[in-house]
Amino acid sequence: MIYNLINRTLDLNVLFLNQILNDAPEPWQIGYQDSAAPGFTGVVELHNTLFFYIVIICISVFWMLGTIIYSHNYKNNPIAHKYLNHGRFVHQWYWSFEYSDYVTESGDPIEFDSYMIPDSDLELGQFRLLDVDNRVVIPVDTHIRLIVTSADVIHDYAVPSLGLKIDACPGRLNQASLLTERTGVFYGQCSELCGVYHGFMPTAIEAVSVENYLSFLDSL
Ligand SMILES: [Cu+2]
Repeated sequence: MIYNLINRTLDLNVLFLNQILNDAPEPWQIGYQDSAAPGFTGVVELHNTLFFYIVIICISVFWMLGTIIYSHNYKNNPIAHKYLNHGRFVHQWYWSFEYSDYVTESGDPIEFDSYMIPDSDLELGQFRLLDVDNRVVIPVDTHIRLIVTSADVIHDYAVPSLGLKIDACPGRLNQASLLTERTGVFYGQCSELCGVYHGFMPTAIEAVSVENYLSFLDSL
């Protein structure tokens, strides 16, 4: 008896199990036909090997997809839905300020983030696409040094009425000096195209008297 090692399984089936082999397509067939040549046996084995990993990968992906859909929908996670789903409050499109000359009473650095007020939260008198939740408060008639950088892509910190326009570059510190000659609120916008919310990261600088500036610092 000629014993073909490559088709050993096939031969055993034929010889001892009297199996009927599938050599033509059947209606609604999903699997392969039975191999009658070493080349096709290789194709079937490659398919079976890959399919094992494909099943594991599909289970992992659908498990992750399912848990994300389940736990991040509006009903199960209203806070994440409000602040995370549309990306505006996650990262990149806001200004963050540090007052590095001072620390709080507990020794923490003075720093805060400043976001644009969305249209839906605007109050009468506030400027659409310009007003922010936390203004930068600075003392009037005082020389101020600004050090500007970026954590992601290039932005540009610009406030026209203060003659301020300085690139914010990742990995780099840029310096500008600032002197305001009158009190007021001065509005500016990011002026380097930085991404989808480039038009929604304005800034507002509020110049106040030194007394008011000190009480602002106290309030932080
Ligand atoms: Cu920008």
